[in-house]
Amino acid sequence: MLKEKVEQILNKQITKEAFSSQLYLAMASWAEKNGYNGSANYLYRQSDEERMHMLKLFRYVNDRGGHAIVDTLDKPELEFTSISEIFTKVYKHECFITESINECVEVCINEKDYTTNQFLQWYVAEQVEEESNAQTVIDKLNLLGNEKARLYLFDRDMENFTVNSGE
Ligand code: OFO
Repeated sequence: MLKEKVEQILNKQITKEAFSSQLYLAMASWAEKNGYNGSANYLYRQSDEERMHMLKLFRYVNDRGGHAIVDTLDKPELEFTSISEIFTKVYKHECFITESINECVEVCINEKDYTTNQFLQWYVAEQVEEESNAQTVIDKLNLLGNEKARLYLFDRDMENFTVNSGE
């Protein structure tokens, strides 16, 4: 049975993962509308990935006798000025999620819930991957610069940039 504080923080994390999925979907839509189809496909895949992160936590809460819920989601940002802005925001968002996972771990340790702590280690490892992926994309953009022809090459490259399935 999950302790109340653990259940509460996991449900907050579930809501953040659901928001991540919506945020990346909004980014995918902007990218698609603005001709960045490779980046859009990458962000669609990333959005699916976040839904998987949410569901994995969701099922865990219910399996452990809690009640999994997704709270009201904030409306994600819908308009961006450039593809660089999008990926800078992806990186910042992933750093925020890393902090948030660390807070979940801290609550588990304080509550002596070592089982949930162990479950969360998957997310701890995943966040290393997620931050690194976002940083790699930003590095590519910095390397290529803002010229249209180069952004076209960047976008073609993004089509095949793999989203870690996490499984
Ligand atoms: Fe992007 O890792 Fe979940 O939120």
